[in-house]
Amino acid sequence: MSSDFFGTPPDDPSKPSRRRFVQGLAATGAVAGLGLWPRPVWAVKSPGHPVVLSGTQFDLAIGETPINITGRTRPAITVNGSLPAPVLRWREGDTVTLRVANQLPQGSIHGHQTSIHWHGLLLPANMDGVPGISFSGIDRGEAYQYQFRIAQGGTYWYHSHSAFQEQAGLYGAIIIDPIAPEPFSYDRDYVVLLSDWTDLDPTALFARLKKMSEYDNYYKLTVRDFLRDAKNKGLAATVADRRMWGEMRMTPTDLSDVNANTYTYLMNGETSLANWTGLFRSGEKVRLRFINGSSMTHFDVRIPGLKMTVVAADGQYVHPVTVDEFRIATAETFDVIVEPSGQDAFTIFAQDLGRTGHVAGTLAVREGLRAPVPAVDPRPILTMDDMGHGGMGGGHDMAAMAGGSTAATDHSGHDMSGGSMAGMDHGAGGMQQHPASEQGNPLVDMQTMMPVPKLSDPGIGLRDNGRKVLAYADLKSTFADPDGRDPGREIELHLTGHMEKFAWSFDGLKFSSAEPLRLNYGERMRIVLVNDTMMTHPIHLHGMWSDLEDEQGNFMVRKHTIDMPPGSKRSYRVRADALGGWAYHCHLLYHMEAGMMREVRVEE
Ligand SMILES: [Cu+2]
Repeated sequence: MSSDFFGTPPDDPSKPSRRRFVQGLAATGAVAGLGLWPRPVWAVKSPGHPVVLSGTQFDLAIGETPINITGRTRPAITVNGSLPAPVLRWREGDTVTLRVANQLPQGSIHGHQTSIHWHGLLLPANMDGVPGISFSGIDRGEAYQYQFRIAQGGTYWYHSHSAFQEQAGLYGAIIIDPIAPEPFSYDRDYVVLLSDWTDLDPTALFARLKKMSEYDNYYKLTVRDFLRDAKNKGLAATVADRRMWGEMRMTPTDLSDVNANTYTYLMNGETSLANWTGLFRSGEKVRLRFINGSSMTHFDVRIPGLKMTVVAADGQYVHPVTVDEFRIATAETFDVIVEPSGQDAFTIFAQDLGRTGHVAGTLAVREGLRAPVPAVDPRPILTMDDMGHGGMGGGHDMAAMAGGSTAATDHSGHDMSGGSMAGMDHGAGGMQQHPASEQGNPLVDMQTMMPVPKLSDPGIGLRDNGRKVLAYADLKSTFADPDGRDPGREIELHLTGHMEKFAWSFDGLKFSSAEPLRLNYGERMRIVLVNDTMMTHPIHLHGMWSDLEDEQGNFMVRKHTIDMPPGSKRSYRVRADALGGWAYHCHLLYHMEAGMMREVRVEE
């Protein structure tokens, strides 16, 4: 078959050195042909299916393993020699003990210290695995014993919280079998762990982002061009220059800092060519546990020919909702049930938000089959709304750009009628206020003036595509607000940044210069996030749930990671029931490293 069999490569042939088809079969470490515990039928698997470790006692050795994803051998970080790290299968109510040994070699490019964070799990602060907040990290040659009781069921994951080790391979799935029966049934169960791989030393990639933030987007007229023009000529003049936003030809490529120009996308550690395959028999119900374990990539996922019924989000049950497609932000998980029949093979297709690449795997009745792989969707033209400018031209204030001058505020392009604000009855009312720390701040290049929740919006590039696409508004927990109290207080935090400087922060203050956020032990409080940037940021609070609210401030769905599109304002409730220090950050790895992070301290 033609190259379309593997999907169409990105549409710009002028891009140098783009590998059209990744090489090699991703021999991902010492991977045995094991199936998911405990059903022996799953033992029939291709190489590359994740190792599954179950029980209550675990020895995990973090080391460096040469790995060949693209045709070049590179040093990956592995757990027990495996990339992704082994699937850990636990039972709710058990106490697990994990001895994590640092076996990184002398002189490793990935550093001398390591850590594991158990993403989305409720546990004591000193078990959370964030160096500098939870504990002091694990030095080379040493080990740390994690021990905690499993207080929840569902699909989660774990990853390093040290330097850029997550990018280099230190991520794996966690499956927790719940005590109570699940509210749905299925015959087979697969983890589908998506990630992004680069041959680059991640430290060098970060340095490149700091120096040339638009590196992966240089070939298009971009948001950054627009920002430069707006800075030099003023917003009104720039908009007038280009007459219509529709003619600006900006693409969402620019809304992801790193894309397939740099990354090879993986499914369970496999490239598209290696074709990770999950087997089914016609008529069976198959549970797919999607986990976005990438460092920097939002994936849009679909299985042409199959409806997917979403039954859990971030490990927690939701009322089943049937969709054709969903966007999964970095660190989110979605459990879906599919019922394949009528074909021998179906493609699991995950393209990046920027529409620069994809990874595909297969559900099939036997090994070695493939179904057609769709081309990556065309890049949609960005609207003002996509960029957080609000439906009627309100939205972002360019005046705080680059120079940090607030005196030069240009409101001429703004319509403050606020039509799109209808329904947001708390934390907003008219023009958005901004924290004083953003004013005149050289690390803040813009501010949103009319942010909206956008809960019903499937997102950039997913609207009106003829498919039913999951939106946050579709996610409803199967339980009522587990706390029940109204929030006693509210904290508003702004997601801020400067695209050209690759500076990212909360309220214009980088982690290194910010005070911890203090919560009172036992309180029920509300966090309101306002995204002042043009990027999408998945925000993760450690140690406590983030109970997302609807536009009216009612409890909607329990999550551990809240995705924040450009120009959005979303609120969630937090019960401060976990004493100690907790990380709170954007889960895009390089945004976190650049400073979009805070410590949250829960104190008596
Ligand atoms: Cu971010």
